[in-house]
Amino acid sequence: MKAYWFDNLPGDQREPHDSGRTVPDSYLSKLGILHFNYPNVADVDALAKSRDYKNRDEITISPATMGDVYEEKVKMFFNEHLHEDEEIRYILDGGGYFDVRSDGDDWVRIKLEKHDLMIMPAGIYHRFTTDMENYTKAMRLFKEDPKWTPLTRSGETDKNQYRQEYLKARET
Ligand code: KMT
Ligand code: NI
Repeated sequence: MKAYWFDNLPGDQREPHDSGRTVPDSYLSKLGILHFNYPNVADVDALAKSRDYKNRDEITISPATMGDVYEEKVKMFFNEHLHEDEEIRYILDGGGYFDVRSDGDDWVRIKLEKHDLMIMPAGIYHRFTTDMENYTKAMRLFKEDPKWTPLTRSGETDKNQYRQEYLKARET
């Protein structure tokens, strides 16, 4: 895991876009983001149990598994959105980038590598992309039924109850 300010320069979204300005852990936790490195899947099981997560699935995002729709999917994941549920992602292999919005509405890029686990709070605006390796194998964890419909950012999502609760929690 490595976090830094996104450089906002043109170019493929899968390039690092590293401005060289590091984002410290303390700032990530202010945004409500937690992360761990769990080489042993037993630790993931324990975390899931402690937070009452009952379900999970695995997704492999790569041209080999997705074929022609890969490029389309990569663009879709990069569409800024929020979820009404907490989002837990565990990288089983490969890597990728999650970009999350700062309190000043800038992008913080979080580079996830094998065995990194990240917890994003409900209501945070974010997007995802594979990196130049074009290979992300990830576990997606959810409590009951997946409620992870991506809600594309708009005037409506700004008013969303979960968005409002997220912003309120950041004030304290
Ligand atoms: C998301 O919410 O954007 C995703 O779940 C991306 C795919 S999982 C690495
Ligand atoms: Ni998402």
